[in-house]
Amino acid sequence: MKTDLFESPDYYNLDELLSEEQKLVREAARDWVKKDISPIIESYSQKAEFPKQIIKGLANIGAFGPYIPENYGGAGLDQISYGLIMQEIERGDSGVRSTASVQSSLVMFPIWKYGNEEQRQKYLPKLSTGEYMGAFGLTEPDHGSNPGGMTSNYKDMGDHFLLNGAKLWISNAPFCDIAIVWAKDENGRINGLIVERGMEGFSTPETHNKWSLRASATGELIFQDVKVPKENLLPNKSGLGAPLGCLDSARYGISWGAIGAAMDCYDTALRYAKERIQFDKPIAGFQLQQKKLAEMITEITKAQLLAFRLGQLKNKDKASSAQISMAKRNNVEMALKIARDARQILGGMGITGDYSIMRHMMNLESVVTYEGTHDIHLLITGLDITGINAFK
Ligand code: TGC
Ligand code: FAD
Repeated sequence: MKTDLFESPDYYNLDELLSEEQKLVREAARDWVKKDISPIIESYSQKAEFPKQIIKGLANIGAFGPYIPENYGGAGLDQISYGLIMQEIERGDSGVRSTASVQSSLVMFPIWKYGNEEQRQKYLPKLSTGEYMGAFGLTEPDHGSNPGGMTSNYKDMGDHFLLNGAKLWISNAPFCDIAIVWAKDENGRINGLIVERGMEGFSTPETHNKWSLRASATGELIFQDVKVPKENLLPNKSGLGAPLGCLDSARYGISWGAIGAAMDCYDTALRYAKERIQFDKPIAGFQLQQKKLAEMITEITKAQLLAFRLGQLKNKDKASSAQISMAKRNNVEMALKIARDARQILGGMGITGDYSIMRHMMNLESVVTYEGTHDIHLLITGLDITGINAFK
């Protein structure tokens, strides 16, 4: 079994800006990733299987509901701690971070923010321990970037709702116990419903043949005349803004997570470049390789500053959706570019599973697409700065 030699880069002494609690939270997540993720993740990714045994560990490091109040089972941490946990988990694997992002920001968050007290008490404590695992159904086969066009719908049948429709590309779907499902009522208004495994007519087939996020389970959510109890409607927010509000929280986490993947690629490439001898000297001594490494640490440092400042704004509840969108787009693209350059530094070895880089690179192709594609986020910034909507 290979030892995880990761050393975290901190070129601008950002640790000086972190509180003791934030550093402790990060160390706990980092230690857990070294111990429980790095040794197994390559083989689970190769066999395209989600390692279910890690659920307990994710719960233990506070990855399920880091910022959800403790009285609901959350960790009650601040937003920078949440970001640091996502960074460390994605340093291990984007798919593992996906599982945590969905559970925290796309399942626990809407129940906490849009649910009633009964729903919070019923679901949040079990979600925080991993006893329940959740999924978030927004995307449909014909509505990805444009979720407002969704056709999933429910009818009021008096004593229950009747749900029909289908969701595609849903993380955690194959094993979820509950799903937050966004569907239109008879007036075409989008609402969130809590759908539970076991409800008749609800199925979750797995999506196979992925070359990306292979250690994360992805699937469909299919609803054929599913009777959903009326008390499972999230009562406190409706409209497209409700799911998009959840995405703000998850996109923020991804902006930190991507830094983790980038750090791992950089650290691996730097170590390899110092050890690999060609033409009688370490390849780290060639200018072209130094250029790649110098640009990597520069971009990681800029991304760290962006995420840290965004975290400060989030802690004050002052981060706009457009600011979050910019950080998600920038940091994921940064990580993807670093993964590609790092892969080249390793030459042929870079394509093997002996190193994490190729897995990160393939994973990041999903991360740059989900939670809003790179282009959609460019348009969000474009709209924000010009006031002109270029989506339609
Ligand atoms: P638009 O007309 O602009 O807005 C509709 C309503 O929503 C409000 N709103 C927001 N509210 C909260 N947070 C945000 N970020 C918001 N953005 C918009 C807006 O104010 C409006 O409210 P109201 O009250 O006036 O109705 O909507 P649009 O139809 O033009 O679409 C806008 C667009 C394209 C930006 C949006 O739909 C979008 O972000 N598309 C990308 C779709 C996406 O990100 N899907 C993600 C699916 S989940 C996922 O990928 C999980 S992966 C998880 C993992 O494994 O980690
Ligand atoms: P499309 O919307 O069809 O876009 C195709 C291309 O067209 C993109 O390049 C896009 O940028 C471009 N495009 C679209 N509209 C415009 C426009 N107006 N202007 C310019 N260009 C445009 N969804 C969930 O709901 N829950 C999940 O848990 C979830 N997990 C996922 C896990 C994985 C592994 C993946 C790959 C996806 C997941 N998704 C999930 C879905 C994800 O959010 C969508 O794939 C994403 O929003 C893009 O939608 P799409 O794939 O339908 O692409």
